[in-house]
Amino acid sequence: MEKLRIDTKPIEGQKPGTSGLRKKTREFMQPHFLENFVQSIWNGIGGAEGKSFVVGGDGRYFIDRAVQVILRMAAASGAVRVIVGQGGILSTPAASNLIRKRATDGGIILSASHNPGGPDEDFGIKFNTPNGGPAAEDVTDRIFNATTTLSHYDIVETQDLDLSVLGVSQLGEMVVEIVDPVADYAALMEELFDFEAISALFASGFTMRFDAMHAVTGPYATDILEGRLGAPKGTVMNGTPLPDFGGGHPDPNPIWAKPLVDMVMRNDGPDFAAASDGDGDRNMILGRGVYVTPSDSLAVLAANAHVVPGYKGGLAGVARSMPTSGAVDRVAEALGIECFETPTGWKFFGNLLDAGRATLCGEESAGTGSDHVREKDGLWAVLLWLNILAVTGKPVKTLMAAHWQRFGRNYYARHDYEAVETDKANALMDGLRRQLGTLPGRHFDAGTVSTADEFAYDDPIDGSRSEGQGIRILFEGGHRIVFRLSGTGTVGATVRVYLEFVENDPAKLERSAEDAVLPMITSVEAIAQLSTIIGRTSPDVST
Ligand code: VG1
Ligand code: CO
Repeated sequence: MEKLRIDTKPIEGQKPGTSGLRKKTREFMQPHFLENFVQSIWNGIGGAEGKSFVVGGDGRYFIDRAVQVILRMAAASGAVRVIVGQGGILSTPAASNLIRKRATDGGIILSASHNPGGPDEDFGIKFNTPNGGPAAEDVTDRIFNATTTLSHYDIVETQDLDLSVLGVSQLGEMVVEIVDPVADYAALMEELFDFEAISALFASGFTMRFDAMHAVTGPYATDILEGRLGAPKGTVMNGTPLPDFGGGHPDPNPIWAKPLVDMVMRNDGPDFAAASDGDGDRNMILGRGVYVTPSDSLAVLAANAHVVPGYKGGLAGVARSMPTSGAVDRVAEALGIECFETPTGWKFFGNLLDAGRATLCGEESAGTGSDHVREKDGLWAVLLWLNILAVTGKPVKTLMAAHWQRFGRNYYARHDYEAVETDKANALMDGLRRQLGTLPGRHFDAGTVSTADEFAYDDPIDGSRSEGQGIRILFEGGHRIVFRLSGTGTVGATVRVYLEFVENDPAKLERSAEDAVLPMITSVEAIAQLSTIIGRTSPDVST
């Protein structure tokens, strides 16, 4: 087997965003592009020599090729072992679990998450550190710097490995271990949850649909829900991962999972429904006649987790990303535990989880997770819900109504404006920045502004500071508008506007969220002149 050193030069600096590097698949397929980035990962972490890694992805187009390249490059750089999910498949939380369980030096996850897949769609690559979590900002900065100074990469010349056969083989000096992608993850779920109680719930006639959206959670959900928990065949829909996810966006929200939402809203619909995204780290939760917003889901899980075996000792603390609603803050206050507000992206929860300061974490973008791994975890959230439903015996709708009666309700909506010209998106944010000092005390439909700032985060564990994390405008009464530019888009800029309306009046807890946030929408226009500046009158996606 011949080891080659290929001269290369940086294509341009490649800066990982909210969750790794995401690009059009064709950009990754250009000569040397993937190789350059993988070599930059090795260079950014001080080399691959003597190290072991986990590698896998969500099944999308080009992963099969990318895994072969990564294996050849790991071997050329002196890695001792790479653990690969069979067929190149590993969900993001399962990869996080394997990194931790097998104590590797990290892992490479191949996914563009909820973005569509295919030669003309999106691809992504992310490095996770030995704690199992996405690389923190210092490591991503080092990887980025490496992309700007690269002069060569190392790769061995060899035949493709057959990734479909479980077991151990050699690639030169390096061991390649192909593992069942589901087994270790399912074992972890059995440790955390009362599988007997959930099985009994299914045996009693409780009905559920899980939409895997032709993405990575298909095999996991089929094994766990239908296999181990005895849910009837057909509970899992779209359960076979496809390279193009069947042509859709594997994004578990009421837009992209509309058939599931329509089904559960009917009177004869299932008791419970859920969906996950491309790489299995997101979740959408529904009960018959009710959609649970991710922010509310985090709050309900925080309030009830103690009834589940894995969390029976209670929660050390909770954390939410800044744009996520304050629903969980009220629960934390009632429980007398710490509540942290972090920038968007799971990498900011890692230190809190490692330090034992937070047990549950969540984001408004359908991400929920705990200290069991260092990623958000879609199927875990579904099982936590199922376990809570099994113990309380209440329908989701009843549980939500009781939750709002006790804690009040944070009505919530997020408006996304996609593929906006970058200079217009920047002009919007700059305009807001300039106004921040003048806003407090001014009156809008949403009420009087109490504070307005640009969010910066000081990590309480390592003291690092992250600036420019979104503009937040807080109104009297706790209502809030947040403006942020996405860090995961692949075309132009995506402007996200997050709207939150706090309701404490017990008689007003059953309105539609669209109605409740209307004053926030008119206030957005009055404050930011959004439609004039970016030239759009309505969002592309509203969740
Ligand atoms: C989005 C979400 C963020 C999430 C990130 C990665 O980022 O808003 O909450 O952590 O995607 O999720 P952004 O920068 O586009 O707003 V996933 O499921 O794509 O790994
Ligand atoms: Co994802």
